Order: sequence, then C-alpha cells, then structure tokens
Amino acid sequence: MKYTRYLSVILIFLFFFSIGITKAQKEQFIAPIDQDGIQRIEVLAGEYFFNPDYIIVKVNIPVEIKIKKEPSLVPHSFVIKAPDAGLNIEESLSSEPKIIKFTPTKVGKHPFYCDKKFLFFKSHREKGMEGIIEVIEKQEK
Ligand SMILES: [Cu+2]
Repeated sequence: MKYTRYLSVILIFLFFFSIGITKAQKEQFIAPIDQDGIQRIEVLAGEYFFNPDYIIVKVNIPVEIKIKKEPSLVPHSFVIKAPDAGLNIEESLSSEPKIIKFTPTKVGKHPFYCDKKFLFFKSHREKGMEGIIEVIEKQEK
C-alpha cells in the first residue's frame, strides 16, 4: 500500500510539473520561405531576450537570420554550437542589422544564446537570453 501512495505523489508531481512546462513554452515562429528559396527571419536582441526565441526552420534549405540588438551599451552575441547539424555560429551583435547565413543539415532542436557575461554577474544566458532553433523535415505536398 505504501507503494501506491508514493506512486500517486509522483503522479501529482508530474501533473503540476507538466502544467509548468506548458506555461513556460515559448511562442513558436515558423520561418517563411521566400521566392528565392531562402528562409528569412528577423530577430531582435535586448536585455535580456531574443525575439522571437523559438524559431522553426526546414532542413536543407538555406536560412538567413537578420539580427540586431536594441540600442544600448550592453554587448550581446548570437551563438549556436551544433556543428553536426551545420550550425556553428558565434557573432557579436550591434544595432546595425547583421545577416547570419547557414543551412541546417539535421532535424533537431538546438539552443541559441548570448554568451556575454559581466564580471561575477549572471551570464546573459542565465538571465534569459536564449532560445531554440528547431529544424524540421520538409513537408512535401
Ligand atoms: Cu547578451
């Protein structure tokens, strides 16, 4: 009987945990494919966020991310470390838009983030400057 009590405690915990996950879920942005066959996205970086912060792209189609930061003295960067998926990016950002080009070669979810950190303070990533690039299959029609 003890066992079932433990089990129900775990189930209740999982239930509330999953509600938490749903709430924390980021708004997904699906990159449109332009006439020239490039998936283009515009991203804004600031203290301490990326907008959008959940980007969906299709595999094996070139991507261009036009990214800039809000005018401020705080430096920011855009980093993705997923070389096995064709994503190996490390760019410092300015308030002039920069275009980051890559072609994702593998389906999956990859975190992107800002790797800046000031002295002993929390890193920008810890303060929320991170997001996900999700690479999905092309849906043929
Ligand atoms: Cu930053």
